[in-house]
Amino acid sequence: MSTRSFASTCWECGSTCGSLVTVSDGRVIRVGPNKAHPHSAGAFCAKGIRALPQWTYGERRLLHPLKRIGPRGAGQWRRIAWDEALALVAEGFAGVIRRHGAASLAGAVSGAFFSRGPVMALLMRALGSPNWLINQDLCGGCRAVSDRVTGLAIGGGEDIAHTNCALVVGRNPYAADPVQWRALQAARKRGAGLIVIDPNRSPAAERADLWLRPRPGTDAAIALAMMQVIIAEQRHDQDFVQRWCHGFDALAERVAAYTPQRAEALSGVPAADIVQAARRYADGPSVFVSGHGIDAFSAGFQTFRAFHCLVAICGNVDRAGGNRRAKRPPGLRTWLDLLHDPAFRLPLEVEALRIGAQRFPLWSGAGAWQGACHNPSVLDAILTGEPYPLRAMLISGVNIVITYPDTRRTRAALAALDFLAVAAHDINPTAALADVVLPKTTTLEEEEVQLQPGGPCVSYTQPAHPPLGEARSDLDIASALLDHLEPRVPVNRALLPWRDQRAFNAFLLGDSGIDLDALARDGFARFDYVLGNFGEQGFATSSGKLELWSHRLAELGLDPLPDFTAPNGATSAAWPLLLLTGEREKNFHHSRFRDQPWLEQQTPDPRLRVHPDTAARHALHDGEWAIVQTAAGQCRLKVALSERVPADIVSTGMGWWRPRGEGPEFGALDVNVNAALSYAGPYDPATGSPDSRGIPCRIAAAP
Ligand SMILES: Nc1nc2c(c(=O)[nH]1)N[C@H]1C(S)=C(S)[C@@H](COP(=O)(O)OP(=O)(O)OC[C@H]3O[C@@H](n4cnc5c(=O)[nH]c(N)nc54)[C@H](O)[C@@H]3O)O[C@H]1N2
Ligand SMILES: Nc1nc2c(c(=O)[nH]1)N[C@H]1C(S)=C(S)[C@@H](COP(=O)(O)OP(=O)(O)OC[C@H]3O[C@@H](n4cnc5c(=O)[nH]c(N)nc54)[C@H](O)[C@@H]3O)O[C@H]1N2
Ligand code: SF4
Ligand SMILES: [Mo]
Repeated sequence: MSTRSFASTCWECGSTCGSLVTVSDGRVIRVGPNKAHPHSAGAFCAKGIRALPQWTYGERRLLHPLKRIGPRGAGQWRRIAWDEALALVAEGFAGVIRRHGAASLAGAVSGAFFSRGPVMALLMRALGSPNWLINQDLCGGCRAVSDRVTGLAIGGGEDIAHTNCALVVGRNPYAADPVQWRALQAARKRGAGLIVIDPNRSPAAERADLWLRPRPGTDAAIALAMMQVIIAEQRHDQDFVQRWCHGFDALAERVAAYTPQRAEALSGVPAADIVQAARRYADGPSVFVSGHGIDAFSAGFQTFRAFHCLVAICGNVDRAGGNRRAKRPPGLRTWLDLLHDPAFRLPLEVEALRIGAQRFPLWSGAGAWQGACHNPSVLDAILTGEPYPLRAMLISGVNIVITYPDTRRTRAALAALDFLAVAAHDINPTAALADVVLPKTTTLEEEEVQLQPGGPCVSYTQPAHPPLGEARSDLDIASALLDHLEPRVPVNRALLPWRDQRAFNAFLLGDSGIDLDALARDGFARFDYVLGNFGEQGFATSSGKLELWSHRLAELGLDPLPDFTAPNGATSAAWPLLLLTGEREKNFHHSRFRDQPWLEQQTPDPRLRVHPDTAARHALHDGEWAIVQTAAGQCRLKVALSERVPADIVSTGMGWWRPRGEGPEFGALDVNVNAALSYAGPYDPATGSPDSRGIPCRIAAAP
């Protein structure tokens, strides 16, 4: 028996914890935390320990390419060889490109947080298409675009370890991020303050010394009023503002109208608590820890602008205990860099064709954050042919039938395509609609190199063994696909030149001086950095300062200052409750792992948190199935009585389907909350995000 252990990084979720992996006879027998890792310092979770190996070795794992032999969605497949699969996909794509042009092809992936993101974008570009879809209109996009427009670059740089006060807004680190959760607990222990803004009594709220409980979608009013108090009491960092911020006077004028009393009327949070939060936050260094609870809704961008301006005027930028700007070793490239590198861009006139570029330039235009499509507009293009036909897709590492709002419409759009290829680990409700399914590697079989602003360090994920069966990584699939497309249609190979992940990773490391062998030995590489080096590492805005008043927004005709927009959803007699979605569960990752026996036992059904008084009014009992109905649709969830939610709010997770249920839906129209949601807008004017929270609904016992 041969056994070896090595340091790696779990990249099953965004926490990217340092791991120690033991492999015996070609199989992973143990995964655990690596205490030496600079970012995670020993934090870890059951998904990394248990779910990931089961996902790799489970009986539902797809290990060979499949071709549809019956009608689409009928679940009739034939196993085929890779060559045949690639030829079929190449012919499907080439046919569509010949008939409708390259832009009629789109790729969908979760985002540029993993290497499969840029690989997908560059594959599409190599074929001449500017169209690729990412999740971030539903996830973190409002935060990222605001961060970029403001010039902060603080994503992932929360220095909780040295803070005097943590401001946690719309974030549930208990379930979503063990690294943050441990750091927050340690900070509390040594006496740091904790302010939590959350309509739910989350585990963080329970431990806070100040918990603000806003009505969903009203957080911007709180941030604006905190700034009003701080500026009126001259608690802001005047030196920092004078040297490094642009537009302070205009901001001061804007926030003057947002007194704590007005914010109380808008958000439901007592004015006195807002004043207290403002004073505590200003007594820094303070760190802003934000989450999905204030992102992914139709005023998410401006909400983040308000909090980001608060961070800036208090000087909590790039100082110990504040929000550190992303640091990197010189010469290193990130995945996001690849998307913006002129060497890998399409001509501007082709980028202008990207679906969404005209309406949401900060999201889909040239030079936008990730430069991805506006997803709901892509689904429209498939179904209506406007602004032009979109006829074929490659989908990888994303289960959009479950995770995009409006399940019926997503399914209808996929079913209407001329050709659909899906790369996946199993037959999920998205893969079920494909013409060809390609078997993918799991993160135990992949090599990744990534910058971790939190460490800060460069982390390495080491493949534990070669892919099982005939599974291939995204880069291998993309590269082989280009080989098959080259004889059929014009291909610009220079836009995706790497033949394997090693070459790709070596390119990312560039001349940073970090070498792959050293990374493979330790699992990470630290690098030197300096805090507060504003003179040397400037702010990427047109004024070269942090823009409280944004030139870019003004140019685009958007409000250059942060402001409050009233939420769209309001309760009424017909829709007496507000629905929150997306509550994270510790052991699930979105729609993954739903077929694992230990999880089926532990969490067999999707949960709807209902306040006991609300349940009593509806004659609903704990453990009963309820129908949740909105103006857009409905789904079925199991009632869990909970005093964490207010009486006028019900709250659920996301990602539910039934792997052992009947295909091709596998429960997608039944237990999946996105069957009850709309993707038709209103949209955030900057990011195109829809409301995935605060949606008027009603509940009733399921028949
Ligand atoms: N175990 C596990 N971990 C995960 C994931 C997973 O699926 N499983 N997914 C990962 C991903 S991709 C993401 S995006 C993150 C998401 O994780 P988080 O960023 O923590 O986001 P959520 O859990 O959606 O919501 C966080 C909190 O926001 C609150 N909230 C809801 N509406 C509002 C509001 O209007 N205002 C305020 N202030 N708060 C509100 C909710 O009550 C909740 O407590 O988790 C990541 N981590
Ligand atoms: N209503 C509502 N909808 C939401 C949300 C919400 O809060 N409410 N949250 C949104 C958010 S924040 C997000 S991030 C999205 C998530 O949406 P998705 O990204 O679609 O969710 P997952 O289930 O994580 O991923 C789906 C597929 O990715 C593949 N996969 C898993 N791991 C890997 C890997 O390591 N490599 C590759 N190549 N593929 C892999 C698997 O085949 C899996 O089936 O959902 C969004 N949708
Ligand atoms: S939180 Fe869990 S799943 Fe996410 S990276 Fe860490 S160990 Fe992996
Ligand atoms: Mo997300």
